[in-house]
Amino acid sequence: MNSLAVTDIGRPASAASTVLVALGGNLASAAGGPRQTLEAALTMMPALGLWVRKVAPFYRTPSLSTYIQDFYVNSVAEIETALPPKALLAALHRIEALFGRVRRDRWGPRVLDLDLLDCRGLIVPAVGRRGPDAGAGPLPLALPHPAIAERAFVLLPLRDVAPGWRHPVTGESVDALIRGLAADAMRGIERFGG
Ligand code: A4P
Ligand code: MG
Repeated sequence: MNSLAVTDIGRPASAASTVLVALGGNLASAAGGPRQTLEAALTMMPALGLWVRKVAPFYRTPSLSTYIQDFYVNSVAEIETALPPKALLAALHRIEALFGRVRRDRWGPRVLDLDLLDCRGLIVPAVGRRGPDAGAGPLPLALPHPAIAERAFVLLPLRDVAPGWRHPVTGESVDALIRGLAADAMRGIERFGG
């Protein structure tokens, strides 16, 4: 899997069918370090009915947590799938589990986090508390992922794979969201491969 440039595998999906998945991790798994884990997870996706169309470059990003954690590796993939959203999230959780993801703390260190950013523009409002103090228990599906607009480590690779993307709720372009990030949001973020 080439992670140094946007990898275009097959035809691009139309905006209405766009499914975007965020990948992240900062602990080693049986596959190796976080980069190897993310690449292995992408390789595994077709076996669960997720066809990977494009993969953004990988980024090295500082943790958002207030306590010290290793740097994360983050990316975004555009996929095509016939799965409905809940089954798709379940498939992502299955892949996380196969790499040994254990949910101890919300925002805690993890071998692999696969978040469903956007599923064909569907809107499912978030229910319940979110963020680092929300406990580690399961939360109902929310779409688009509620934290997209605040995160450089999501928005930068999202723009790499889907430069024309707009937030399904606000209609803002990914460029506008990046411009609206806090002044220090890019601090410490590096794209692998320059
Ligand atoms: N859930 C509901 N909707 C979704 C969705 N659209 N995508 C549920 C993914 N999950 C969704 O997720 C919490 C619950 O939300 C689950 O029950 C899931 O079914 P989780 O993956 O169990 O826990 P989490 O990832 O610790 O929490 P959360 O709130 O998803 O946090 P985030 O947004 O994933 O942030 N710093 C850097 N540099 N890079 C990172 O990748 N990630 C986080 C976690 C914090 N700091 C980071 C990074
Ligand atoms: Mg998550």
